[in-house]
Amino acid sequence: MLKKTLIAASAISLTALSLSACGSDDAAGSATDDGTITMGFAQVGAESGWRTANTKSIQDSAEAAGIDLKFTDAQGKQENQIQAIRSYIQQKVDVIAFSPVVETGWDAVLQEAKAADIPVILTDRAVDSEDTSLYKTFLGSDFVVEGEKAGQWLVDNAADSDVNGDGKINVVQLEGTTGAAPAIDRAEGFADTTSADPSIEVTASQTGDFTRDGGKQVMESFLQSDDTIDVVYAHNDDMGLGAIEAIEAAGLKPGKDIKIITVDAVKDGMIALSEGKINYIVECSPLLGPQLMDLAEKVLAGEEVEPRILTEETTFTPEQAKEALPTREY
Ligand code: GZL
Ligand code: ZN
Repeated sequence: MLKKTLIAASAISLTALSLSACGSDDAAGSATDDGTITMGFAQVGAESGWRTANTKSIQDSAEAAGIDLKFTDAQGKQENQIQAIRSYIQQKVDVIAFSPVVETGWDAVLQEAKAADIPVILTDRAVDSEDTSLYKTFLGSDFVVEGEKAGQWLVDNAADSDVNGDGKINVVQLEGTTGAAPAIDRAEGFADTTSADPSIEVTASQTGDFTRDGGKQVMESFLQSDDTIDVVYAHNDDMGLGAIEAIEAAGLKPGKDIKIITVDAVKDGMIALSEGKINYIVECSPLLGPQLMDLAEKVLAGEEVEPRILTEETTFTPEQAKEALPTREY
């Protein structure tokens, strides 16, 4: 009799155990049992005005959508982003989103997220993974088009851009973070469209890492070694603003003695544009938060989402900047 009782008791405890385990498995589907979505977001860093606005958009949108956001800043280091994604997997968040600081080196950690059945959404920057099953969608700008728009302005304004009158338009390029999709693609797009005019030549190109200080230091070195510079093409406003400091310190007038083209259209850039210190800005919208939260809800509801979602963005001349500034969100 005793033996039968013991066997029955152990069977019940095993069932109870498996039930609670499966119960906790259900809980893994939504880390909190009241159905609130938990999102783990691994941000690049805080390198520029664009990034600050992007972070604010994500945090404000998560709050507005009632999504529980876990957020990390990787200080621009890929290993920190990978570590953050691994911690989100361990915490069994419902969805992971991130902006890959560089294009390469993501397959392993994205495989781990896939094995843990946690969907991943790419925002802002792309990865070079061949396996597109590793993420549900990529929401962000087309950086090649941004570079093409910047180059097209120069082609259209070539007559006024040979400032030193030597018959050539010498461009120095301030590149974004080495290996980052926006740096690679903005350089490619610019080269594509400016190749239409053989007088336009990129005579020097170096990374300023998307920071104001980086742009200033690189521009100082360009100015020391070359007095034929006609144009600066900076991959973001912050490096363009750093270049303005260097150009003014050299006793030259930015926007006049040296033309400046940048990308982003954050407030500080738009103010410099409205003052004529920058000649043209190609917008790159950081306000990805609302679309990201909407995509997370759709993905978790099992709905199909487009694999590539492009952000809406435009371009600005000094006149257009003056009109847009009063209502600019960032
Ligand atoms: C572009 C974004 C870039 C911005 C920079 O979508 O990744 O990174 O252009 C930012 O300002 O640092
Ligand atoms: Zn010239």
